Amino acid sequence: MTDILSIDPDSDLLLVIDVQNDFCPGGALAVADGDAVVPAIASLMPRFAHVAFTQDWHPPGHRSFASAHPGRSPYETVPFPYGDQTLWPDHCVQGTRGAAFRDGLDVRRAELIVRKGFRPEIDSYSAFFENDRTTPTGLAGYLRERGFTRVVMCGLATDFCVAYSAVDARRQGFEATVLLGASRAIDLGGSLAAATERMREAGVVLLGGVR
Ligand code: VGL
Ligand code: ZN
Repeated sequence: MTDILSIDPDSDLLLVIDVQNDFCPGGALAVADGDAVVPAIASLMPRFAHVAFTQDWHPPGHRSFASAHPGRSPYETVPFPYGDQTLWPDHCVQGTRGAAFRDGLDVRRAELIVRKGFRPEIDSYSAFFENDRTTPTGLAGYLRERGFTRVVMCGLATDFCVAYSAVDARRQGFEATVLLGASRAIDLGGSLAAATERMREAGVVLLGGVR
């Protein structure tokens, strides 16, 4: 499937989500085929005038880590004050190699790097809001001040950080496009189908391979 992506250099921002070692093969929370997004993103970047990145950035012992809950295992769901939270293997710990951007991802043109998940008690999938759904990262204000009206997203993982970011972009009044060919999913218990449905309902434009 090849879709046509037309880009407005002034009002479109490419947002590359969580392309970090821990989400790639060999990493702590590896997404199958995750590193395949790196060459796809490399060919997309020159088409955009403006590029930003997100970086999952947890302190050691973060509450989303199963290791912080004795007797619990990764991928179990537990109640948190803000709702159900999936527990993850320790990943993207601040300053570690796992938290670093994947080799080959050219971040030199990053106009902004949004770090998220740094509050010890709150996880953050979305580039806009923490998982309590109320604590903002500041991204919406940044986009508005700079006059961007559409966020074009890709990266890892389609069904978590990419989907939450895309739905929140719509909620904040931006157009949102997700490039599925430059994204890969964790797909935990049907999470990819559910995320795809939520994105469609929110009015996110989903594109496959693009030219
Ligand atoms: C993510 C789980 C935990 C993601 C981040 O980037 O999709 N998933 N932290
Ligand atoms: Zn995380």
